[in-house]
Amino acid sequence: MNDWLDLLGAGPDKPAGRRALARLITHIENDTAEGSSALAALYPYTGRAYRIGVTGAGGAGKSTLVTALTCALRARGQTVGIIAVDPTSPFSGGALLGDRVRMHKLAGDPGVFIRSMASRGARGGLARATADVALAMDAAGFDILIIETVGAGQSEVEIARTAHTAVVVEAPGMGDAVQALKAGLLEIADVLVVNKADRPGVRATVNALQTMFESMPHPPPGAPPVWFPPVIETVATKDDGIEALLDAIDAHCVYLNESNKRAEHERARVEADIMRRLRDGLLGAALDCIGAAGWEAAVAQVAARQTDPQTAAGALIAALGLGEAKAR
Ligand SMILES: Nc1nc2c(ncn2[C@@H]2O[C@H](COP(=O)(O)OP(=O)(O)O)[C@@H](O)[C@H]2O)c(=O)[nH]1
Ligand SMILES: [Mg+2]
Repeated sequence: MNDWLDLLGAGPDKPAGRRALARLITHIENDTAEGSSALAALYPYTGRAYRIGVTGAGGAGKSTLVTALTCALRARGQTVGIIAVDPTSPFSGGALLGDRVRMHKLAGDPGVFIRSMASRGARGGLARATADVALAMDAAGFDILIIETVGAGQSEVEIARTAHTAVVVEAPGMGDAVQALKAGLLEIADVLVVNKADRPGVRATVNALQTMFESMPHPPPGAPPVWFPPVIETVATKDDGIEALLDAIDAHCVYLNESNKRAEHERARVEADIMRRLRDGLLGAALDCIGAAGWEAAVAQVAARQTDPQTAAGALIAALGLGEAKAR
């Protein structure tokens, strides 16, 4: 079964390794048995890659920023795997000319692997597919994984949360309120970027964000250090501020390692991953057990007010024979 390991072992920057990775990702997206057993065999060889999540409103400049960041990481000699979960991403078309020129630079670079994923239609769910594609890229040996998601929708936010460093991208002039605040993204931000710093309104946006973080409770003296998300201004189209952004990501990585938070982080990620699979697996098994007819009967009874949803769900669970499980 470790054929896949041999294939990927060619290296992320070698044609054979890249072809194998592309095939494996297709298996993962289609949720095939081959994909599952390959991932199981590859799992011991994962855990090396550093994952950066980039999230924020559509049009904030995430894909442009990811491109600029990738160029800077490549200049440092690091290999980069990119997963773009964004229907409007230039990674899957729609780039303006300037972006396209740079994308082209990335596309011809053997140290970069880009995969766009549709936010809908991933078999077995987007969170599952994205987590597994990240594992495949990790096993293939990429140093850094960058995962771009639109910060709307629970699974997109969840995906960003599983990154070691979550970068939330904001742009000035997208309405009065800070978009990230509205979307509830500030809680997951390790680094905040105000991109399009060449646009009017950038000061107001930066000030609003800084004020917000300054008002966060500070730890008492002697308590372990707490990470306060820095606010970085960038002009992604001109590569301005990209080094500062990389420095902030590095600093967060150092903080995770030194505070032992990286191990905690890994545990939390693993826990969430197993829990999601358990939930999805149990639900699937339960629905198979109940069958279409049993389901229809329960829905019809509740719709006709012959019983209530909680009692109906309780009866379905009781029939599964799981012991004391209770409907919620
Ligand atoms: N003026 C300006 N435009 C930018 C900047 N960064 C990105 N853009 C443009 O904003 C548009 C959306 O960028 P894109 O990267 O696709 O945003 P995404 O939807 O967040 O991935 C594109 O036309 C970019 O060229 C910037 O720093 N300044
Ligand atoms: Mg994009």
